[in-house]
Amino acid sequence: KIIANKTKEVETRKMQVPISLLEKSSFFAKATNSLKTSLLNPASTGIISEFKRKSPSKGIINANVTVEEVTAGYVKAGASCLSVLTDSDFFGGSDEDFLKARRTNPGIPMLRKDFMIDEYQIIEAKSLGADVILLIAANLTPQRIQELGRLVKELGMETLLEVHDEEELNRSLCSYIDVVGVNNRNLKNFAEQNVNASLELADKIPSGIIKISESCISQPETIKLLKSVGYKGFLIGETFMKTADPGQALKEFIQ
Ligand code: IGP
Repeated sequence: KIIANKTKEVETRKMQVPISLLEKSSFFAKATNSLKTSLLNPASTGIISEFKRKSPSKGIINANVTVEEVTAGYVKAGASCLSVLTDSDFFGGSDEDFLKARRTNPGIPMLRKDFMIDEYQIIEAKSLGADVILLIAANLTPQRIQELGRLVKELGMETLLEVHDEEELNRSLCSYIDVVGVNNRNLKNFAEQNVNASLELADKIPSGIIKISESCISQPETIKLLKSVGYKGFLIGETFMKTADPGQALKEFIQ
């Protein structure tokens, strides 16, 4: 359903804004803020904090905050990277949100969070000032992951490969993957889960690859546990977004 929707959306966008126009964006001349470098810094909190207004599983999470105040708050509190949803149908995000966050926070790595299926979206992400692209193994064949990953690299950005289990990991890993993210929430049913998926996959991910744990993290103790099995990054949305002041919530979370 999500992918069928996205395919239509991308076809419409391609007709509205040609690639030649996207390529005029000044962000094509700007250097990437590396997520890898950020996560490997020993002083890094490893927190990748997400701006997420709503989700299919939770409905509206927060309708009273602006993307500028939230992302600036995240950066001030010590986020290592920002994730901004641009999917509107399921997550209420937009390219405008991403651009506002980018302009407010020029110096931090930013992940464009969307369902990427087409080269066009990767060029579009670059035109919005993205540093990191999400490729979801569950939605893409190994060949598509290679093709899209190659383009990400050509454009100077980094690829985060999202997996749910060992089978997805083994079939999808390739030389274009910079970081592997284990999603603790299964997109097939949007069910609430714990971080068991990350714990189970920890030693299945090749040791040279930086790993992050995604979703369903609500306790600082969970970060300690995940760090102890080698995770360097922690993608957190809802825990912060459901509060009145997400930046403050991150600050308290890491204190
Ligand atoms: C954040 P949470 O449970 O902290 O809000 O999760 C992030 O991991 C989640 O939004 C996410 C996501 C995705 C959203 C992970 N992978 C793919 C959309 C598409």
